[in-house]
Amino acid sequence: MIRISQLVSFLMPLAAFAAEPAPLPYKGVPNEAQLAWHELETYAFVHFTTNTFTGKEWGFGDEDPAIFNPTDFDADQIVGTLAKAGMKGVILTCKHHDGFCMWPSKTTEHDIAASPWKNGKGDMVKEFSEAAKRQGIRFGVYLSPWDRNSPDYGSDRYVEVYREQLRELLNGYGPVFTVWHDGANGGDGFYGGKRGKRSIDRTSYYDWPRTWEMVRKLQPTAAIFSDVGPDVRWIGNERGMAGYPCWATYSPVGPDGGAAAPGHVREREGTTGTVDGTQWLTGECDVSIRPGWFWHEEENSKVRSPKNLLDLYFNSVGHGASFLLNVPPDRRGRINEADVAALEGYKKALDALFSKNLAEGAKVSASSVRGPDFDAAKVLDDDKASYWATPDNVTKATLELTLPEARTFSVVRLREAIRLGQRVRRFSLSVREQGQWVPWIADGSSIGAQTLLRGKRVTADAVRLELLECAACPCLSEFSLWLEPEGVPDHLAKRNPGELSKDGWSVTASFETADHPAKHAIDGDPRTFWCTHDAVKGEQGPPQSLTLDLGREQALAALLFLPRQDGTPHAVVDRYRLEWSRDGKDWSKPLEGEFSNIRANPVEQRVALPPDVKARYVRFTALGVLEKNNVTMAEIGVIAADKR
Ligand code: FUL
Repeated sequence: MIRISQLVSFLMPLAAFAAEPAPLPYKGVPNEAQLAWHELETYAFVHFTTNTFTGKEWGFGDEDPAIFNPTDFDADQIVGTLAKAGMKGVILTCKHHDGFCMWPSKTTEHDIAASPWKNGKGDMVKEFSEAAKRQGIRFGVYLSPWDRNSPDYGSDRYVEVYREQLRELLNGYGPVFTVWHDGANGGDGFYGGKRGKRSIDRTSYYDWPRTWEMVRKLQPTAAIFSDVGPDVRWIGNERGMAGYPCWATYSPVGPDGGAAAPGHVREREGTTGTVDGTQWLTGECDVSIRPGWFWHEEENSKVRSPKNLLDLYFNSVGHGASFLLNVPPDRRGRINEADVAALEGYKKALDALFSKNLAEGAKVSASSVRGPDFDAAKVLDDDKASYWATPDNVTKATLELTLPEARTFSVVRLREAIRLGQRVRRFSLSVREQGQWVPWIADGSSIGAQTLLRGKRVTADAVRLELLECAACPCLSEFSLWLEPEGVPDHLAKRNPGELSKDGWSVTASFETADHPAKHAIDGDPRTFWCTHDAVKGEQGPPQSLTLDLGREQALAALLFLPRQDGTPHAVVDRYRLEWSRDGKDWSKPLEGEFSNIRANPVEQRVALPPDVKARYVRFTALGVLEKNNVTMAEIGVIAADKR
């Protein structure tokens, strides 16, 4: 008979060889849809609807479907251009705020079937989803919750219509990788001819949890985006910039500071997320390659440069978020040559950056290793599933790469094994240059799915990563080194063709202050602004006007308005009136309008004037502003008619 003690002494040596168990996950971890989404990193938005033909950013909902008629539509030119630029997916605005459905929908007559394109037999959702398949990238749908066309908007019935539209999209076009619910909501619109303003309670009106349940059922692998998730969160701006740190986790907090129901997240924290959050809710950076989301002829000269696009990649993907780049087709139904050129330059730079991992062939050593399955070399094997880890109680550690020879690099990429959550809190990097250890990157914080940091260009034969603080034992799957190419083109066209010089102009305002006088609106400096508020005089709300004297009479085509550029929406004008005059006494009929989407995307606005305007004086009146009760304006300008 074998005694227990004999059995134990027989098994003990075997236990030493038994595989060390993997670390337990820490707090919020990604679900399968999020894991698949993390693989994509960059994908494209295609904003395309009647706005492409009206020149608007937000259609009112009364656009005649007859205007939607691209002259030379080519889905493969569009999707192929995006795929070549490295985009792993494409999201089409199947319906934007104006309510025009880009597919024949049973829910409305305000759709593509009412347009002359393909004699009403066309279906843009089909075109894009099939082109995506042919080009080997994923397809996603954007369906605006706000519908300025629907007579039912604001009632329960509309929420049913919205769900039905989603059902049509999710049942009819194969698998989708994401469903995009825009956060811009409620306001004035056509609403089936009733015209007027409809406000809804964004947190309760749509009953999101029910809609999400439906999406999960129809498309279980789609990552659901909205300002508040549940899978992907808005990064909080439309400039393509995630914060750093940028935590992939979030802890929803209710208005009273206590725990919140799902979906009630503090929106403004999208940029950084919540350290140690209980929910994996990763960030997405949506940004347009042009100032607006839709194609406008006059923005052909304002397409981002390859260098600028590369910067956006670093600030989004490089901070663990994703890069959702909008590339809007023009009226032909093609990606314009200017955008194609920018994308080609960007992809060339990206390929050069990732042409060689300069950590390849290095010897890796770690201050601590959990066991043979988690050894330090796992950070070099190009496999995201394998990782280096320390024992559970070790939350500070050092990892060192010794290169076969001195190599020149400027960028480091780190990845955590995110199935186990986000664990690293603080790190630094140093390099060995000619035998001396010197600090390289001092202020590392979040890593997550990936962190790409630009350091100064160095030539070194060893690199040391110090994990200074971790919430649980670190699990790193990648530590790689890269060299950023030099001379990436940065030809951002800043001047508007035809824009008049402001020399010799003068300006008066209905109210001005010493700190922010009206002349700041014509000083050519986007950082200074006119503002009807200061500590001495207090504040004056709209209407407030500013009158320009151009010095002499001119033929005018358009007015330019640049909102304050210091990042706050306070007192940004969103409704205006425009008048002009030859002599400063007799004024034209007023032209009134809104600056759509100026809160999320505070770029230069352009107001086209009717034909044959000749004027020396132009009066701009702010009729409405965001949030505060005063008025601000960074710059005002005009485009001459003959140079348009
Ligand atoms: C915003 C919308 O209002 C814009 O028009 C655009 O679609 C952007 C992606 O989201 O909230």
